[in-house]
Amino acid sequence: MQYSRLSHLARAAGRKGLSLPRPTSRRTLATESSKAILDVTPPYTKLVKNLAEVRRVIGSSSGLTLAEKILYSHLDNPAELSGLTSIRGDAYLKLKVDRVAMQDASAQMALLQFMTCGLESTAVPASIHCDHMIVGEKGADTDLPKSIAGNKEVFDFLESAAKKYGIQFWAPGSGIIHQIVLENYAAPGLMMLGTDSHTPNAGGLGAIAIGVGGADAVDALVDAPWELKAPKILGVRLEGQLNGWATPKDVILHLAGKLTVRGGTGYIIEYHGPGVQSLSATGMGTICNMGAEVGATTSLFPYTKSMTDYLAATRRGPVAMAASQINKDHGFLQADEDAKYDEVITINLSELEPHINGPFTPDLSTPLSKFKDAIKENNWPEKLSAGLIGSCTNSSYEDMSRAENLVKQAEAAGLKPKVGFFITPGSEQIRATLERDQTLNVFEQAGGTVLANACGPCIGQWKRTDDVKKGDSNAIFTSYNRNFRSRNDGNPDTMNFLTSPELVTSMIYAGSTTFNPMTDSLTTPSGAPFKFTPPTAPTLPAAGFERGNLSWTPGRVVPHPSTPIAVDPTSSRLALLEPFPPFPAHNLTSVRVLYKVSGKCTTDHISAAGAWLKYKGHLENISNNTLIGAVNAETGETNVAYDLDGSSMGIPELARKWQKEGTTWLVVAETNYGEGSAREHAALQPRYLGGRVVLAKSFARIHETNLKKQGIVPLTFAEETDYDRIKACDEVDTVGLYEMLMNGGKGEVQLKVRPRQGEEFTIPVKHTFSKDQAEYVLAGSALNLLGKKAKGASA
Ligand code: MIC
Ligand code: SF4
Repeated sequence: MQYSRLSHLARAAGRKGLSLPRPTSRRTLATESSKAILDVTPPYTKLVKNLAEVRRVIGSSSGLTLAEKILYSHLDNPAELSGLTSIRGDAYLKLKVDRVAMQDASAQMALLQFMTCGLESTAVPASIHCDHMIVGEKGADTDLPKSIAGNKEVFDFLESAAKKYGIQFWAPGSGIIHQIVLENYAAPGLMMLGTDSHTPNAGGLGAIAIGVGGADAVDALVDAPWELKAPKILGVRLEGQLNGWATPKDVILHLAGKLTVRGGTGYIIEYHGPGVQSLSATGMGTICNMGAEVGATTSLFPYTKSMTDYLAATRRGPVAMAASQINKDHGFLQADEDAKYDEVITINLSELEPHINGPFTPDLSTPLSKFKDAIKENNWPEKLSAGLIGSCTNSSYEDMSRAENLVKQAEAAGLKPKVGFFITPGSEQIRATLERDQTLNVFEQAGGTVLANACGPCIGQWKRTDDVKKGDSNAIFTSYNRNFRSRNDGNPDTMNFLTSPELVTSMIYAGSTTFNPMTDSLTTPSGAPFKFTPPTAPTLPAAGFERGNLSWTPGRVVPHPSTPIAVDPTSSRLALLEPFPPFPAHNLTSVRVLYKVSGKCTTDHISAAGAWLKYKGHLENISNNTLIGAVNAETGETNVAYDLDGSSMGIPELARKWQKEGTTWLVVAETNYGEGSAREHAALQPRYLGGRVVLAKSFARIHETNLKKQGIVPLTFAEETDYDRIKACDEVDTVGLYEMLMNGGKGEVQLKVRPRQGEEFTIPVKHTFSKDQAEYVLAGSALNLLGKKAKGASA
């Protein structure tokens, strides 16, 4: 299989100092299409062989879950599991991933880091997707060219890097990363990393797909094993069958309510049971996608007939055949019958109600039947101000066709949407197919605005043209996955209620948040009552998928090492990276508390998106948004920090001031710090401005890893009440930290705190450092370590 050959050669290259180009000549041997299929077929024979070796090494007589099978079959060296008494939740796995996907916003830093490694090509197949930097305002025809012009420098950089290193470049307009991955790259049994937290979307096709920061992606791109603490496995058993208004989205909205935004941390969610057979592949993608909102490492489904159908419909019939065969012969794509889950939750799809989650957090889940009361009790707006469907979670052909069905019902009754209706197709393939099938026409005739195939409003690129002003409390219904304050339109008072595209679509005709399409009627212009019937639509287009604008789609690629990558030293958008200094050869002393955060502190709070997206490739400039969404625990103010003399300023300003004065600093925070996205800027920026430690009640998985990779030490309170004892401007010395790092992550750490008022005290803290992670911090960053190892290898 092509991957394994490449991996093998690249590994050899790694040993010789990371300098061997990818063996391009092999790429010209077979026909283009058969090679293209080979490129996207997981190396099943090798995986099954590796798994057999793992079973031999761990000697376990009990069965394996599907997640374990896929993870363990990707182990670099199965022998590392030998002698371990416990793997799930304890062991660190060193994995060789099959593929990497990067979106435009995060790819910039990932590539800037990759470039410093001096390789001529990526060691595994990789793709770049231009989706986050595209505005949603007037519609695709005007928004797309405007966004391309506005981001030209960045898109040119990404395109030239893609060409140089042999990465597939999906141009602006081609679609949202996760939808494109599902349509082209995801496959049962595949293991991939994506520099975006919703990468688990590919679990809808039975892949293990994990969201990571750019530095983690670099591991895979240079063929270094990627480390993951073996997750526990949460089994979600699905019984029954969805019916009426209940959709796949409701499975995850409901589960988010049960698990909360932290409940999946350290777990892979593995769906199983008879109910899985009734779901479409894209529906399963929706469910896996939003597993990111409960903090799960990833989510996945076993191989189903609907996966075969979807693979065939997306021109990958041979992948389906290979998957079916390997599953038939080895049961590789399903859990063993006697597999044991760490926990099991059962959901009966036949009884599942539609749900609405929000505002401001994706786990505040209310069943539709109780939503009317919730609106009243909480004093949430009764008036709806807009409805938006799309985003990587819900922009499949099926989603859009079911929404179309409802629009047709309403229009036939003479109804018109009462509020703005915005539609984002997930990919050019979906858009072109919807155009051919007249779906887009139906939306537009009804007054809907079809936005570019991109993230648009979901990432904060929504330029509202209605009369809602910043500060106006208002409610929007979206089919998205994330609803943190200010996320979509920059207005902290916009309440985003997450639900299915079907519910969003029915709500726009009511214009009211209290409408329940299952029980309530609307009044037609003639005064007659109108009630929606539950939507129906095909899961896949009867006439197949159209390809649309092929100029946005990459063909097979080979590296062109001579391609220049221009980074203008005067650019405000892109800047080359300088390595961070290594950890001092002693414990940290006099580290000062820059800010004590209260409440939710997501990556959006730490490194806001929206208008800041344009600086994603320029660490100095984007650092001006560091923590600007964080609430000051002592004053309740947002982005107001206090210096020693009592003078107040923005958090980035104080950080820069202290950095100039030679003061290193730490942040103190509450639970699930760094919740949300995979953006490593949330770790890079504090590091760049002189941050050394984050002390929190708990961390979100991706962010905790990102911090370590960039050389910041994440610590948690052993006693949560100690959070109350430590204040802004207090001084902290670490006790045992240096020793723990030198000892490969083993040992206790304490913090000696010198408050501004009162006696010095010492508090115990916890950490989760592996040996490798300790090495990153000591080296200054994971990238520094990689560079050091490469130099060592070539010496
Ligand atoms: C998101 O949905 O929050 C994003 C924007 O896609 C992020 C990625 C980013 O911040 O670059 C994510 O989910 O990781
Ligand atoms: Fe894009 Fe939104 Fe999906 Fe993030 S969640 S990848 S911003 S569509």
